[in-house]
Amino acid sequence: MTLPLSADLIADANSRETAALDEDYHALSRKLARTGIEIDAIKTRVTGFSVAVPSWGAGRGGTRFAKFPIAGEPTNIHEKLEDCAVINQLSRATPRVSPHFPWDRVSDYAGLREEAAAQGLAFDAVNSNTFQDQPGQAHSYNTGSLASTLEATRQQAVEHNIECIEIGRQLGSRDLTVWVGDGTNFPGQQDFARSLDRYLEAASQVYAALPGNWRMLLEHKMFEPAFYSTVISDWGSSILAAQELGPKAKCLVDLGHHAPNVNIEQIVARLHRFGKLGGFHFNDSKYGDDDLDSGSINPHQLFLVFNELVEAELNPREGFDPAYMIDQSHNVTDPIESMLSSAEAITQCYAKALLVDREALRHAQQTNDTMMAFQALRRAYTIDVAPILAKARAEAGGAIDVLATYRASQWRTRKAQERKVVGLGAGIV
Ligand SMILES: [Mn+2]
Repeated sequence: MTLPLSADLIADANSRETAALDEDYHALSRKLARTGIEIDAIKTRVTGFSVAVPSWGAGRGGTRFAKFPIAGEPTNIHEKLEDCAVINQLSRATPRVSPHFPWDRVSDYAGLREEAAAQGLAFDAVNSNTFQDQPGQAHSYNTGSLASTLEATRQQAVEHNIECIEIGRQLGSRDLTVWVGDGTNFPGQQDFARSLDRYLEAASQVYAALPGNWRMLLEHKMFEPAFYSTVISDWGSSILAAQELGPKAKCLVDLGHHAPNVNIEQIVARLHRFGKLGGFHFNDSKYGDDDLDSGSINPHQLFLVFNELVEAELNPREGFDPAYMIDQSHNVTDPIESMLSSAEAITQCYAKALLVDREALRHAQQTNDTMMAFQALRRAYTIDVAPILAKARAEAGGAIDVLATYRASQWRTRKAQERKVVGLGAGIV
């Protein structure tokens, strides 16, 4: 295996941080021991945690309105994989990449899988794209895709999804994530029931093509690009569609795809209750589907989501095995730095959720002691778990200070000399 950054560079940077980290880890271990928590056990769970990164997140395309490329930005899937390998080498928390088609199309997928493996990476859920037209495409998606009124368009969307499954098989994936932009901008534009019928009929053809161990993850989104209605608008539509399609269909929750202030942690608990929680897209938002860095706006919500996910781990239903993925992209930071920061924010919330005293929480809930129930969560949320994460990373060969080490590597400056200049153009959704 050839990792992109020099192991010596990471070891050097770590050597300057080790003494302080050991002190902090020790202090935290004593604090946790007083409440009966063994810090090494938490560290082991943290080491086992991982989240996939999106191939498109390696570029600066997130804004809907303009793209401001940076020098050294990746221009194709091979360069995106290199950047994802840097993120994983430093964080040791992102060993999988979620590809997107047709954006990441190549002629040799077995070769791409090997190329990724040689850099310590595997492939996660495959994402289909029927929300924009491609050059030379026979039928436009301007009438929608899986729910289009036009049969030929629906068929084309079905075939694209089946092609994504075939690509995913070659890449070693086992999930197909389906998000459609289908919806309306005017009352009366489409019939709510008939458009859902068309979606379900087309989606069932995709479902029928899933290999035995595969899952189809349905991603709901309440608005954008359609602003009056969308076909799979919310978790209700999503779980109904997933139940109609069958056991291999699950729901995927993207944190930014809900109305403001919606109780997403409760949605997580509900989906899990019915064995339909299949995946997660982590990001953050202030107003809507902003795709901001995970935990940058509302880290407490992220913690509460993880509190439910840890509950789900403890009480698994129907093989609880969610596909965790970062789904963020914007144009004001180096995407590698953003994903390093987000992977850390996500893992921190997981670690804090592991620290919740479940017995105390359950007892307080059972005896209707509201304040102590709330405090069981609050106590865990306010603990600084950074030393646990840093120790886990360092022991796995990653960096204690991921951002400082990344900057010291001068990766982007070096790539700016090797890579082609990225063009301007529209962003992505
Ligand atoms: Mn998403």
